[in-house]
Amino acid sequence: MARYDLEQWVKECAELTQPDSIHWCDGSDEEYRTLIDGMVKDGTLIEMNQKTHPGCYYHRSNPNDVARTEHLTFICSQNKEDVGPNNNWMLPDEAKEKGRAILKGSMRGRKMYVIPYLMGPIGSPYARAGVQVTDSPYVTVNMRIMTRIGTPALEHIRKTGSFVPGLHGLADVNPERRLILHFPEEELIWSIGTGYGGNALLGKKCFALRIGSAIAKKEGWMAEHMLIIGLEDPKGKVHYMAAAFPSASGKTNLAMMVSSLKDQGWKIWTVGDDIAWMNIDKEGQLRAINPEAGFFGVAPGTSVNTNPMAMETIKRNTIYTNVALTKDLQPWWEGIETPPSEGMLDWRGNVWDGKEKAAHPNSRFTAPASQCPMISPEWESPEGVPISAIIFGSRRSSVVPLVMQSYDWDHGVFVGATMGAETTAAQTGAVGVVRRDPMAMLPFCGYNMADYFGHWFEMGKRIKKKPLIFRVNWFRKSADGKFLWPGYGDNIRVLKWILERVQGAENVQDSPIGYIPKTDALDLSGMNMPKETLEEIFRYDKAGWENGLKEIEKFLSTFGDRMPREMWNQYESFKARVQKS
Ligand code: OXD
Ligand code: MN
Repeated sequence: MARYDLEQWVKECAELTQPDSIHWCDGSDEEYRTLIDGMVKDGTLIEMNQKTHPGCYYHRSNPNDVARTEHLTFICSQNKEDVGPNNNWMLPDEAKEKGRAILKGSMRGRKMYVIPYLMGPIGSPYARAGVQVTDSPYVTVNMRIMTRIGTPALEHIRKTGSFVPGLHGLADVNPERRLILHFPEEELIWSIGTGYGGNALLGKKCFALRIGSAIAKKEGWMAEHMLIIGLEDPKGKVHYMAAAFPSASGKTNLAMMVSSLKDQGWKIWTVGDDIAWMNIDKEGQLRAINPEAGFFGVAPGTSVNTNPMAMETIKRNTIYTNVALTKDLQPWWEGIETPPSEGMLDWRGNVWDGKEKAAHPNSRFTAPASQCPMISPEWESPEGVPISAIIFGSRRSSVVPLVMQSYDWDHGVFVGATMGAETTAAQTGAVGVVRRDPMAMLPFCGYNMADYFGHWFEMGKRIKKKPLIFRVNWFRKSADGKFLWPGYGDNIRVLKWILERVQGAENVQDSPIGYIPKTDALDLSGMNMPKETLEEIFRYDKAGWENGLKEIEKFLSTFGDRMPREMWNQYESFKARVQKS
């Protein structure tokens, strides 16, 4: 890891941005209280109904700043080839010049907060420290929920002598003057002109994924856009799985799923809902930690039916951003499944007229992970949890079956690399367009993805106890546009089958795209699923796959010579299987 002198770096940030004062965060309750009170006073936060939502606060962001802005996100390195076609590129000097012009003097009249933060459990050999300076108290309180700030982080920095510095300045929150800059060669982040979580909570996407993935490649571990869950079997043994899904495709729901098979003794434990850092231990076992300490979840669609555990988690000590606010100061959003109330304010602060969405589709809650009723007893285990299966989730309304297993690790890498997803509201731009989102990392891989794929193949050679790799798709629809699979708690049935595979059950049949469950192998007890629906969920769509071939080839070709040979070998055998089918 790169080494910086903390005091010196903070001094340089202050010289550039000229804050009136500097506050070093210790992470104490008292500090949090002072920050919250200050924001309630100046209107940045609204105190919510403390009877129903104790410790909860409401924030409305600038309407121009409500989602990640991928077109303004850059990886800045000396060679363009190192960032690949998957990233926007800028030369580091040029990026800093542009950034400096916006940041210069931008904190005049404001306070600069210095937030030392730890990503990962305290005392974990896999944890890393960052330091974010910011002029946003809103960002500061969110960072306190999402990471471990203050003393434990400073101690880590003192012991290891290293941290990832991140300079964040709101400037005038103007999309014309917004830049999210990553410098993987220096392990440095600058985020400018935005207060939106995914852009401004630097521990999350900027450090844990973009800079993290670049460090992980160098050091031989993995930083992935994956939830981590424990699946408890009827004997009480817990098996851990990591799963990648594109943004806003139900990772939080899966991570907190209430099992439909709980009467049989199958249940889920939450370890993380967004990011997994995975290392190989001395025995050759892949182990995962959740680098975060909170959930920054999408609110719309969350309800006591779809995610009762999240609803329980966010009842207290939660910051709500861009949801709607009822007259009695409770949160509301589309899909919450309670009736909208009279006189409610929408996410822009206007009385809701019922014509447009009351909550922004990417409105969020920020809540401490420790409040989740099903948080795993192992979630802060310093050595992490052993991963026995990796799941890649597509978001496709056709072609891709409910679940399939890859033949082996390398085939699994190909399956992950060719994951397709229809876009969601988590990023600005058109919603519902299919794009390739390899390992759900397209917006988050901080270097050339061809090298990232190479790293995956490499890791496969080094991991002794290789997790099996699966693909799932909860989103397949019938010809008349209805979801074929109920999803949510019933997804446990798919996880159960996955575990049976891990344990060596012969419950599969071959198909041109991988192993799929034998008829009757999925536990559908108590479900009433018509045979035809099940057949449709697994129907091999030759034409669909064949149509995809050209597009996959085109996508893989964008990486040119840098693409590892293994990927093309996988593609050739996949193509041959589909054409022969
Ligand atoms: C997120 C995202 O916020 O992936 O987790 O956009
Ligand atoms: Mn995410």
